[in-house]
Amino acid sequence: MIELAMCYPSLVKENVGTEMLYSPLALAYLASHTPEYYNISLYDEYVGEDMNPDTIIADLVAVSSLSSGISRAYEIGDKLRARGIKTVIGGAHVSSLPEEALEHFDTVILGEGEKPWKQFLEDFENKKAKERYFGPMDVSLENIGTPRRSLMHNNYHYPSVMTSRGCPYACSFCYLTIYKNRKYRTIPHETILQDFDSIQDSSIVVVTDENFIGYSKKDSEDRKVLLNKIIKRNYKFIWGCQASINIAEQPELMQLMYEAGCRTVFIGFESTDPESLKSISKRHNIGVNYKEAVKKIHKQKIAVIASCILGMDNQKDDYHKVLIKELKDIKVDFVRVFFMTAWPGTKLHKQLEAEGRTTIDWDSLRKDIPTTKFKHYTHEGILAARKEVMDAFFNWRSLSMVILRWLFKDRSLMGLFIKLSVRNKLSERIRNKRANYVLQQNKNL
Ligand code: B12
Ligand code: SF4
Repeated sequence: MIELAMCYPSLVKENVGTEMLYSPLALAYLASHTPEYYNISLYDEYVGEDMNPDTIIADLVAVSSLSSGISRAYEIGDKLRARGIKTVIGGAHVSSLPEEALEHFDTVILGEGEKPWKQFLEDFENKKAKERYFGPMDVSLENIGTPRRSLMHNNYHYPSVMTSRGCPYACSFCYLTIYKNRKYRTIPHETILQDFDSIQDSSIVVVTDENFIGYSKKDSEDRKVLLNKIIKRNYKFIWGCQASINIAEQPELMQLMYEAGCRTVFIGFESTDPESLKSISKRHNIGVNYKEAVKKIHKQKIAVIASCILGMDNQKDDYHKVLIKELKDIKVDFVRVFFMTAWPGTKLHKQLEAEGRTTIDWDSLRKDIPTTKFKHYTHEGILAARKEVMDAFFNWRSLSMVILRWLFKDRSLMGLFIKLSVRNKLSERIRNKRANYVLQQNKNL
């Protein structure tokens, strides 16, 4: 047996108990592509299951990386290397900064993990592991299989599932754009259903595809076939997914989604101002009448979670007030507001770096901490602005209006909204405290 330890490193514990936490899938997918003679243990530091790099006994340690918390990943790498234990790292952050990662790890795997992982393990067993491997984002998902859920921590509120991967769009802020050929690919229906079967006792499931509905007529037909199969299974859980705004133009698809248990779509509105959308290359949103679109989605009994970015260059320092007014008029059901954040490797990062407006304190790079020098907002000002938006939506009056909207349409949503709102209220407090703390510690951000 080869002892393999896997780890999601984190400096902060996510708001277990309050935040709308859903499980990561990366290492569970890699585990299912690992030969049986590996004995795998998974440490998930997001939810408090910490790895001790000073004492752990393993032949190989594999770490997944986001930008936030990367110094914890590097601390683990350094300590294990000093003890002579072989290390490998992959994921979003190191895919854009492999040189940095190689200062702390023996091997870095860039891009999509499953294919290069197999090759790496073979080389590792033959003591010939290279420094770098690359997994392109256009390989078929025919043999992707299901994630090994038995390894996943059960402290998450909702299980996440994937039915497709990839997005061909190129929004300037999105970390996905660090990869070339970001082809949209679907997972075989039977594999998806097998995965859904394994979580059928859950009450709520999060579909983490970049865009559940895909990008073409063919994709949409594939989704319809899949949805009909899901309907036949009659699962008792409800689910939410991410989708592009043009879902509003596909009533038949939405109807099937509803029948299959979908109750919410998370849509990247980003901004209500066309100039801002242009500046971040969110072309598919430009010219869309958000109010009409939301009306059409509501007609199919699906609620809308609008994700918005604060701090874009075109947004003046009273933009948040405009945003509140517009989102209320559009009648979104739930709001998520993030600060404009420049992930390394993106076009936005290059631009802001050239202008001296971003940070290299990767650990602070979270969408809920202001890390950019904004054109029209100070850091204190934008924190207060975000709070104003959140407070305008997460109060009993607004919640009552949303509940009234759904009372006679779909009652399953009411419980969900109450739960989400209470959790959100609690986690907002923690978020604000954390953001203020980081700003105080790091005045030069
Ligand atoms: C589920 C999820 C979460 C979960 C789990 C996090 C995780 N580690 O995956 C939770 C809720 C905890 C979470 C939290 C946050 N998240 Co999040 N999350 C996601 C989401 C929606 C899905 C991730 C997922 O499971 N994908 C499916 C798997 C199969 O794909 P994958 O993770 O990309 O992994 C593949 C490759 O990257 C690679 N790989 C990854 N790790 C490894 C390791 C090895 C050894 C190898 C070989 C390969 C490899 O192979 C994998 C399989 O192909 C993504 C968006 C998305 N659609 O990907 C955002 C995303 C990962 N999150 C992001 C962010 C910013 C956050 C937060 C900072 C949010 C915030 N508050 O601002 C926090 C960070 C928490 C922390 N402590 O640092 C960003 C990361 C950007 C970056 N460069 O860091 C993403 C990309 C969303 C975005 N565009 O903003 N998130
Ligand atoms: S549409 Fe979404 S996933 Fe695609 S590039 Fe834009 S932000 Fe990224």
